[in-house]
Amino acid sequence: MMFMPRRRLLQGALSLSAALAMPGLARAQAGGDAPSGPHSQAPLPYAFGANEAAIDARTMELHYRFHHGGQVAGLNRALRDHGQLAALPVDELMGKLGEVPEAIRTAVRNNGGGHVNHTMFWEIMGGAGGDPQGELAEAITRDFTDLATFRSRFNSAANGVFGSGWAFITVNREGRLALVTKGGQDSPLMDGQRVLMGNDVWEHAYYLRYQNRRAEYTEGWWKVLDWQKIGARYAAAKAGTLRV
Ligand code: MN3
Repeated sequence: MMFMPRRRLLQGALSLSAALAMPGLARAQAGGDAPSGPHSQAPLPYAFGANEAAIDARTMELHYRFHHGGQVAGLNRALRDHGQLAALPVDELMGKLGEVPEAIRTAVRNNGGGHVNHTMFWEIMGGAGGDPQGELAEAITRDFTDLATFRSRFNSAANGVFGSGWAFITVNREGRLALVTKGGQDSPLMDGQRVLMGNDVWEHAYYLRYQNRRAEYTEGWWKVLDWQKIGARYAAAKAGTLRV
């Protein structure tokens, strides 16, 4: 680092300063002692700036690269000497935390939960908001009265999470929807449920633009949802093929 050419040094300065503000995450992102598998981060399906209507590009980059990236590295590190568990798809692993040895259970819970939660989170954004269509729209009306009530109940739940956590909509094989909140990186997958959609209300998800104003973030978030992707998740849940 010290002998990096000046031009590269300047290019890297922003990322580096952000990384230095989060030393643990920077170590994880840098790889260090973390094995490269079995789990990996899917490429972000859009540019960091694609959610600018609600989430700035810098937050997206830090969130994807350091927070989610660090969790994938942490999960792989925890599973390094546990071949049978390492062979499980991550959604199955989350459903079997009770069978994970106690020495690595907290690491698998936090990092594995973070991995499934963020994988879902990136997938359902990158859109232009609007209204859900078809069967999903009907399910929302059936289970939440109407879209406005659905959004308002979801936002109230998300705003009410104490400290760091998530608000989720779960979906069962019959297509029934339910509102669930979790602390930390816990996921409904840990309760044997499937997740239709969810919003990350950890401060790292919104603090650069919104500071303490979480309610402005949760209100704006709907502008970047991709309802086609969420509709596809709904169909997959009913078909039994939805993973994370
Ligand atoms: Mn997050």
